[in-house]
Amino acid sequence: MAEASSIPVQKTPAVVGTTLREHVLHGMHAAPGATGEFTSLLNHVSLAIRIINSRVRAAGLADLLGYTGETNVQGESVQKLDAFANEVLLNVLERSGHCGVIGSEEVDEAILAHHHGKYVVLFDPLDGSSNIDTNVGIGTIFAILRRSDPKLSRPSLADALRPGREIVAAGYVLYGPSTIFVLSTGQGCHGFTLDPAIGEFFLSQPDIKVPARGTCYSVNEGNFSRWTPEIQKWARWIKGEVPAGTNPDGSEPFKTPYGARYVGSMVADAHRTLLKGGVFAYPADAKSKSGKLRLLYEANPMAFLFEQAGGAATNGKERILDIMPTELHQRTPVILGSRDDVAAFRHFMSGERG
Ligand code: FDP
Repeated sequence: MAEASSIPVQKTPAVVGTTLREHVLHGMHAAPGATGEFTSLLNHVSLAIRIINSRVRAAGLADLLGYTGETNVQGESVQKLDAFANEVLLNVLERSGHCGVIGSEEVDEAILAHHHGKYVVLFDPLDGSSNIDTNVGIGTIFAILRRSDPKLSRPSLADALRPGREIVAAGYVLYGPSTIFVLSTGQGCHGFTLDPAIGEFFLSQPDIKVPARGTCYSVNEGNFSRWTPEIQKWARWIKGEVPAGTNPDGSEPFKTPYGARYVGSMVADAHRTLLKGGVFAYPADAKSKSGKLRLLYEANPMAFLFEQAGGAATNGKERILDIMPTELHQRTPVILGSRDDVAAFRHFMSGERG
């Protein structure tokens, strides 16, 4: 019989892990000269998210499904939950006092908030709206930028029209089977899960790394006939209709066909791609000539997170984070995911493969 002393001692797992609040505070303490405003802003974002989450969870009960009867700036019918999420974020961010400029996918013009507000927050309050009524995962996406001169200049649209490489923090929340908040403040990409009983986000996926290559592709293939020949060639390749080959950079041969996964909510498709690898694409097509997704509210924050996790994001020609925006509601093609899989798409676009 084994002696008592030889029985390995099981370490009791910590009952309470790192909260989102602690994680953000830790970042603040590591930043010399931090005033606490950024921490406070992120806490306000987290509060808004928890309020939205509570309504999303009860949507079928609280007469929050269906349409408001209005149309947004994109010409799309506004869902009640969209409108609710938008109002919550606007109210909470304005009350925080930290925002010089706020931009929402649901609001026509940039909101010029506090004169000396240091930050610009751009968000899509409820992404994947067409999935709301069917209980499929939906989300919130946001990006935070720092105004260049909050003491001297008044807030203006120009504060929001900055390339994504200037983002100081970005995140998304997936209201799925559980509520997951993925955040980056420029030091890696971290996932937090909401404990609904406590109302706190706890660190559940520290330092997420997107695999260098995946096995799935995610695209609305119903648009195939509207795509350019280059995109059609890429789609045929990823489905294994032509030899898999390698990227021109001489990386390992690909193993096609890839599996298809498409939810139709960017947050859900991007989240799976972030964790499992592969590629998510919403390219331009004959109907949506500049693509469908919005640069400032969807593409930039996601591109920031994917790059922080070691992945990549392109519009097919250019790195998403290098695009200089000219309009608040600008659209862009988006291809993001594993480094090699995004590179393969680019090689098809440039004609290096095909
Ligand atoms: P939705 O129209 O449902 O709001 O940005 C909008 C978005 O969803 C993305 O979340 C999603 O990836 C994409 O559009 C889905 O578009 P398709 O229906 O054209 O595939």
